[in-house]
Amino acid sequence: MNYKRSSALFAQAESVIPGGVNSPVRAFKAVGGTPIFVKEAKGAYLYDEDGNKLIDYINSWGPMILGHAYEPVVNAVIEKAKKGTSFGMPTEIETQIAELAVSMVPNIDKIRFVNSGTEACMSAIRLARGFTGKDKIIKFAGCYHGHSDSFLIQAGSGAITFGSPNSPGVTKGTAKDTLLAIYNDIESVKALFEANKEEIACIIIEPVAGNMGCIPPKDGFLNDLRNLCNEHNILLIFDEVMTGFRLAKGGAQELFNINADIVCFGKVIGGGLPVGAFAARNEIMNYLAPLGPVYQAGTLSGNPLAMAAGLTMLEALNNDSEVFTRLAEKTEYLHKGFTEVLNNNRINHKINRAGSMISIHFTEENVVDFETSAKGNNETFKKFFHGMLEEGVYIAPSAFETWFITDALTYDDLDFTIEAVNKVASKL
Ligand code: HOZ
Repeated sequence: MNYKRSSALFAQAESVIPGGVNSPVRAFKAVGGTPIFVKEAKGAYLYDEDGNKLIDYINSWGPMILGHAYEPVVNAVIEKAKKGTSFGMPTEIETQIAELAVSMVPNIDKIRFVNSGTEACMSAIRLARGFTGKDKIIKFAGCYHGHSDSFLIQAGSGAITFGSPNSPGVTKGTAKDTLLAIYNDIESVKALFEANKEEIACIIIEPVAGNMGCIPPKDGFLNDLRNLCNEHNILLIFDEVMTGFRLAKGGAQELFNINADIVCFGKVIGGGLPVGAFAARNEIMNYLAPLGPVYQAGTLSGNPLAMAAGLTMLEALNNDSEVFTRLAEKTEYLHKGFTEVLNNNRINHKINRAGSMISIHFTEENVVDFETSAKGNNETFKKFFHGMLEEGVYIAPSAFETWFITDALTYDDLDFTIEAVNKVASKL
């Protein structure tokens, strides 16, 4: 394929935007080459600036669960825009989407809308700290909760006691309040509880991890976390930015039948516009300003265009009783197809899947946490990524990202993708 125009646009972007991109993973640093510039997209397909058509498995990193330029969402945004694009004042549609979200998701009474998943998670831990009166949080290595300071933390030398910044600009003071546990390892959580008695406000987790590839929780793991949190009076936060309104109407809480204390949303809830949200039962949400002492605000929060897109998307999902089953079936179909062709080509691999999230890892070991994910062969992944691109299939330009399946994919698209994997695998 020819990417001349994308390369030229990237060079132009590099002179005025750091690294040529507004979010680092888009720069293709993990796979080499230059990023593809999108001209437009419709349904399951991207059309780039060089005229290439690609089947899209990123889907804007999740929001496009019903495909790109989904007509009801596009129309809702157009109609709303004609009536004004931002007021910084309450509008009725905010209550409408809040009512719908609260009716779809188990165990929440109130929801507050923000502009991104990063904001949602940042606000959720502030609320948890304010509500419990404690400072420390536990996150899991490899889980990503956006780029606010408290989350850009890696395990320090004394991992049992506190973490250390993994980005300059994050202070040691902030890092000392974030503790790192190991995904799917309840003993690592217990050890942190033991060493930090009475100091931990909350645990935040992606109930299915999507930022070290797709990693589902082991049987019983989320339940064990829930029980530990109950025992120690610690809040459990589910970061459902990826899983919310994707794994089921009620997200991972519904799928795994586990109640979280605070739930964070992004991606699907905005229908492709910048929306995040966090939600909990009354007792916790009433701790937020203006009712309570924990401050959180935003001029563009509850923006009418974003709310129109989000409401239309949630309505579409709420009115389609089969959509989550269809998505899971399509993902399972890919899983079976990939397994067959990768095995036929004798490629060492593991495939992880949950609902409509899936990832291929080039490793022999089961991928259950960050360490096992990092053992994947990145040289093989790079070849695989570029091979798939040549075949007309766009996957995330990093082995640490999950693929997101859209309902716009047809079984012909899935067969095409499986055959692409087959052709690429034969050259790996
Ligand atoms: N945070 C995303 C990766 N999990 C990347 C977002 C983007 O580049 O748009």
